Amino acid sequence: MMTARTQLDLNNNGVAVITIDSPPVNALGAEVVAELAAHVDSVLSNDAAVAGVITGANGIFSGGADIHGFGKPTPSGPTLRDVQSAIERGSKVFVAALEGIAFGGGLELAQACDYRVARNGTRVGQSEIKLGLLPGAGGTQRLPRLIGLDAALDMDVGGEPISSQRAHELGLIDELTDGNVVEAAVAFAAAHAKERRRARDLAVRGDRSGLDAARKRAEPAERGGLAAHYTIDALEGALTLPFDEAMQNERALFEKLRDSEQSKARRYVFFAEREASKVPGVPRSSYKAKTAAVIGSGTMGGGISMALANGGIDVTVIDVDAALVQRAKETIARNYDSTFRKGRLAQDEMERRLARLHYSTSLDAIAGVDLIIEAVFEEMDVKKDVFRKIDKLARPDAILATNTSTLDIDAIAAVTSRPERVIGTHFFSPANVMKLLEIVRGAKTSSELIGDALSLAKQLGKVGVVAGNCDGFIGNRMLAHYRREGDFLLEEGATPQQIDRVIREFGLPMGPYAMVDLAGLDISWRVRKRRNAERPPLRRYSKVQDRMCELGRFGQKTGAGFYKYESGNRAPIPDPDVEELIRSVARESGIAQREITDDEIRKRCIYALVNEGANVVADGTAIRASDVDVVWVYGYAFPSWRGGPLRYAETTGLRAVYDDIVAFQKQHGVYWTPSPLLAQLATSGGSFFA
Ligand code: T1G
Repeated sequence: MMTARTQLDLNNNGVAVITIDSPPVNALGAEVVAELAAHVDSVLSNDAAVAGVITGANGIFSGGADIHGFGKPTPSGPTLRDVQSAIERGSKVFVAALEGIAFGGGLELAQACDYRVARNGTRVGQSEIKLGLLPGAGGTQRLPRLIGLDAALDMDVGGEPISSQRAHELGLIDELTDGNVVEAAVAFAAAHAKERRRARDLAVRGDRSGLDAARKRAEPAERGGLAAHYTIDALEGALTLPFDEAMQNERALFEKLRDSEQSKARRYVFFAEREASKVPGVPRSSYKAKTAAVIGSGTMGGGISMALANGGIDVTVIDVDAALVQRAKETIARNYDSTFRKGRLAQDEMERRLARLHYSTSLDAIAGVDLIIEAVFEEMDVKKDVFRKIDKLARPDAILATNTSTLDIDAIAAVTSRPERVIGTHFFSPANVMKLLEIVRGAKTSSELIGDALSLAKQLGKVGVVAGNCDGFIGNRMLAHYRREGDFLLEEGATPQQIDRVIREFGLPMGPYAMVDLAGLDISWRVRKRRNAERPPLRRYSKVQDRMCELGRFGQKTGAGFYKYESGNRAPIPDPDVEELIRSVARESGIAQREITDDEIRKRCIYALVNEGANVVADGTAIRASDVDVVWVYGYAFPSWRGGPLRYAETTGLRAVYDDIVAFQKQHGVYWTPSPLLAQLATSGGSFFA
């Protein structure tokens, strides 16, 4: 017997209440929609019912259409649009009672109702664009009629949820309550039972100026902007076409997006992100940290402290030197102030976050806290020294975490009396912005602690991915191969600006040379010096970056790196001195420079990621291939509309990628030894994701 996913309750003084009850997020799959349609029909045909209320169980309205259903054969039976038309064509008022979240098709269902009542604290949004889609159930037609074209443009093209308060100000929500939202909606419906107010009948406020500006701002369609352009086209229909024709246009554009590679890739990332939190042998945890200490007040220490305070945690920032601590305090205050001035942070929330931050020059401050994150210099001896000290001071149940980006977690844990409580929490710069948290498990790290770290990531609004302990873990291990190929291509004749342009056109916001100038060449110089000790002597090695560092060209922080920078300006200016430096290194290394095509740059940089990514999966550093993609999308801004390096290789064709890598091996040698896993999958027609 099929479990009902909705209920109909007719005992509310003539106001019928339809409840969607399909955990975890009341997604509007085919069964839910079929039941909804049946309930709406019975309300419309039941004389005892004067009006209807639609709501959701488990504290949320709905997470929208069932994303699992996309790409599958269209189920028979009524669609969400059919339910909406039945409500609009019917003779009775419907009120949507919103609580928790109303996203995508969920909010569109509410828009087809005559009125919307929401509990304060509810978040509503048209998040389809994050899945490479557009609101395909009237969110480009009813929404602009309810809140005006420009506000609808922000919601549909931005994809960010808004608060119920803001939605009320815009006119999307008709009444707010702090009480029981269903009771409030039933009372509202009874009071307005004779006042139909269909969104489709309202005029669209606004003109095309916002549409044109949005088109200019949107990424080119072929570079991940397809959904944005189609959404704007659909919204334009609200201005230029009658409602029903504009709805057909919206549907046609929606279906093109649903079947597009860009949306398939973004939907893959949506589920991959959630899959990453499921680690075999690791118990689910609802751990929440209340207090923390961050040791090290540099760029990473400061960013991590903000991320913790943003997550509601009371944080003490510790550094040996009072001047360093003071500088961190000023930098953090400045960062919050600029976010506030950009209107992306409310004053009261900013003050709450600043109040959670404390500063100290004494390690004693760690004594009582739940979580300690070490973010000092990327030198093993310095980190070991810190861990010896915190091992003596920290609570027995405290989490001892290191933000190392490359070093051996086991070696760090070994200097403590509790290696099972030591874990890597590798944040990405800027740590208060980047969504990825690479959680590094040591040989002795307890499974419970890994579960707690995954829960901590969720508490911080980050995506936690568990990585094995090796040099560079998942992300930086692959990055080293990507950067190596970049440096080799420079020696062979490419320029920093050519490589950066190709990588930007591929879809990353920044190429490797603008990126290293931002991060600082000195950071990776320290890592290279350590790695050089282990590198086989005859193995090809590019001296370009070492030479830059010996000249003090550390990037933006010194006004010159691969580009030069005017003071106070971050715009990269190509520097002929750098090209001459590269030519001299090439001459010294006996490398004849040649014309390098964009295609060769793209393949060597991206396939270097793919090949090493396959090795990372094969040796278990990553639990699954999709984790590698999640790391690169959220840690290195790899375009989510390409799904990540491994998904990109799969859509390109593993055989073709493998053949190119074999060709590179013949031309460039051992660095291009094909990953055995990639070779096996490519020659057997296999998949990373099977
Ligand atoms: N469909 C199917 N499954 C969904 C889902 C959805 N819409 N939303 C969430 N899930 C699953 C998710 O995979 C996970 O499963 C579990 O629910 C909990 O999710 C016609 C075309 C709602 C804010 O973009 O943003 O409507 O891993 O871990 O942190 O125009 O999920 O446990 O097996 O994320 O509390 C538009 C997407 C769809 C919203 C809850 N909707 N979801 O966050 O839990 S397109 C969205 C979210 C559409 C119409 C169009 C979040 C959430 P599992 P979770 P959470």
